Amino acid sequence: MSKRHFPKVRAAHFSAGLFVLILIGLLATGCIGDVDTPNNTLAPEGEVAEKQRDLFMLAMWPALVVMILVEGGIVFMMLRWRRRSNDEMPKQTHGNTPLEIGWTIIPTIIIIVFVGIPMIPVLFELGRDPKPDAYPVTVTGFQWAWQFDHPEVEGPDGQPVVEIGELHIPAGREIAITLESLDVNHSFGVPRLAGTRDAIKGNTNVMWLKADHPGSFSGQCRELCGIGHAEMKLTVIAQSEEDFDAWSREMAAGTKSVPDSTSEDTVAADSGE
Ligand SMILES: [Cu+2]
Repeated sequence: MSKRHFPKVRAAHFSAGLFVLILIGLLATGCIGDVDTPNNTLAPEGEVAEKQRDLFMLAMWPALVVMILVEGGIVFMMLRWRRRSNDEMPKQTHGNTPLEIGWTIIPTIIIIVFVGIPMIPVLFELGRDPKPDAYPVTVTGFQWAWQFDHPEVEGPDGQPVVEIGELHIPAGREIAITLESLDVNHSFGVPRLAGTRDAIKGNTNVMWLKADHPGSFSGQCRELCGIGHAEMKLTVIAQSEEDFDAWSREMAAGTKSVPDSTSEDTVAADSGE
């Protein structure tokens, strides 16, 4: 290798490269996996979120391997066979049909067998209708809050118990969610329990989710739905069976007040509490 004539240019390239590497490193800290933060999809607490995380990993790791091989190959070849100042023009070749067919078909088969096929049953399982014995909740999005109706828990007025912004569910049991909207499109999602599904006016969507353990899980409308979109938060409170039964009984008796004024008329506090 001959000595290069442009040490300043090289130093500049080196600094730029180093800067990009450091930047990538810093940005990548945002991708740190299993951290206990409220909206971390990589730290699932329920079956649906777990399967979605696994699907993501199943797609990501092979993609990462392919990226390293392809980009690494490109960089290696660029450096190894770059033109040097006194080189002759190399022999020009174009195409190699067997090689090109080979490196198209073999990776396709690898991806189909190891990524595509294993994904299919998971996608069907995630997209299936909720089971008939799941605990039903009707979720209604409106500008700018979430309303949760519990058809299985009747309030003192004979109507389903309603919550706003907060959803109590039994942990360990499948929840059947029916999604509706009163106005524009919203999107319901609780990252640590399940990915999003749209709440669309005039259309009913269904989804299922499950919390593995009791706990409190935050969510947020995931579709820009107007000026108050950022306020459209929600909390799912998963309770043990006993706690959930106790909560249901209190709601049914009207002895438990709902932490929101909008639902006061549905859960009348006629017990004098
Ligand atoms: Cu919204």
